[in-house]
Amino acid sequence: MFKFLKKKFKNFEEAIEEEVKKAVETGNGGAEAAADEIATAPESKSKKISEKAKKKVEEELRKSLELEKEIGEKKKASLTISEKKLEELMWDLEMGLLEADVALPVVEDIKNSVKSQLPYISRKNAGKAVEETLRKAIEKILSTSEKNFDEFLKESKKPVVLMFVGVNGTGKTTSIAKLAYRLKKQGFSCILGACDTFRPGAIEQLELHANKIGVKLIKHDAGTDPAAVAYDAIEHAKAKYKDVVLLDTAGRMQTNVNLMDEMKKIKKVANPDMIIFVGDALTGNDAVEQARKFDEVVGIDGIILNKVDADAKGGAALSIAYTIGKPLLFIGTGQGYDDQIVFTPDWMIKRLFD
Ligand SMILES: Nc1nc2c(ncn2[C@@H]2O[C@H](COP(=O)(O)OP(=O)(O)OP(=O)(O)O)[C@@H](O)[C@H]2O)c(=O)[nH]1
Ligand SMILES: [Mg+2]
Repeated sequence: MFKFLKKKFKNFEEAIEEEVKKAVETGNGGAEAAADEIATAPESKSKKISEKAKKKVEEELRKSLELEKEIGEKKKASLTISEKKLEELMWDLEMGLLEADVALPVVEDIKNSVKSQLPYISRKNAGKAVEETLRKAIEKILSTSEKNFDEFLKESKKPVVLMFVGVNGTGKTTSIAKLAYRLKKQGFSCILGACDTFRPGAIEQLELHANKIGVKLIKHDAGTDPAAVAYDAIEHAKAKYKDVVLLDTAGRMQTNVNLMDEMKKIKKVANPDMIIFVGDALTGNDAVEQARKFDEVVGIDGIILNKVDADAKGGAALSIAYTIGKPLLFIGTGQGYDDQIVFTPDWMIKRLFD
C-alpha cells in the first residue's frame, strides 16, 4: 500500500541528507555550525539567570529574546545546500509526487511547506528533519478528513439516509454491504434501498449481501424509477423505526447527463443526510476529477475510496479530500465485509513514514 509515494518521500529525505553531508565535508557548513553552537547557548544562559536571578531577571529575559532572534537569523543563513541543488531536489520531489498521482494543488502545497521549512533544517539528522517537515505538510493536507462519521451518525435524527454515488465499478454496492455490516455490529438497524434499477443483476447483487448480513432490503423491479425505491425504503425505515437507510445507485459516468439528472431526482425525493461519493483509488487523479464532478452536480458530503489494498501509488488517498474539500470517511482494503477502515490522517501518515 502506497509504496510508491513512500519511496518518493524517502528518496527526497535521503537526497537532502546526502547533500548536507557533502557540504559539511567540503567545509560549507560553517554558518550552520555557528548556529548550532548558539543553539546550545540558551541552556547556559538560563543557568546564569538562575544564579543571578533575583536582580537581573528582566535584563536576562531581554537578552534571551535577542539571542533567540539571532539564532533564528543564523539558522536561516545556515542552509548548506546550494540554491541550484535545492531547486533540483525540489523538482525531483515534484515529479515523484505527480508520478504517484498526487493532485497538482496538493503537490504545490507540499512543495511550499517544504520550501519554507528547509532553510531551518539543522545539518544534524537532516534526513529525519526533512521527514518531520514532510509529515507536517501531509498532516495539514489530510486535516480535511477529520470528520467523525460515528459521531455524525449518533447525533443525527433517525432514520439517517445515506446515498451512495459514483462511476461504474468503484465499489458502491460493496461499500454499502461493508458499512451495513459495520453498523449492524454497532447496534444500528439498517435498510438497504436497491436504487440501481439500471444495471442488470444489480438488485440481486445487493440482495445477496442483504441476506448474508441479515438486513432488510427494499427493491422494485429492474428498469423502474430508482427515486420510487428510495422513497419506499425511507418510508419503510420510518414506519419500522429503523436507524439507517443506505441507498445504492447505478454507476454512471460523470459525463452522462441523463443519469446525472436521474441522480438529482433521487436526491430530491430522498433528501439524504449524507451523499457519499465512492471512488476507486487505482484510478488516481481520475477519482479526484470524478469526485469534483459529482460534487458540482449533486453535492457530496463525504468520500469512500476503495481498492486501496491494491494501490501502490497513494496519490488519490492523499489528494481527494484536500482537493474537493470534503472528508475521506472510509477506505476499502479488500472485498470482505471487514475490509473497510475509518480513514484518519494518522493512519495514512503511519503508512507513508513508518
Ligand atoms: N480489492 C478490492 N476490491 C474491491 C474493493 N471494493 C470493491 N471491490 C471489488 O470491486 C468490484 C466492483 O464492486 P461493486 O461494489 O460491484 O462496484 P459498484 O460501484 O457497485 O459497481 P456498479 O454497480 O457497476 O456501478 C467487485 O468485484 C468488488 O469486490 C476494495 O476495497 N478492494
Ligand atoms: Mg453497484
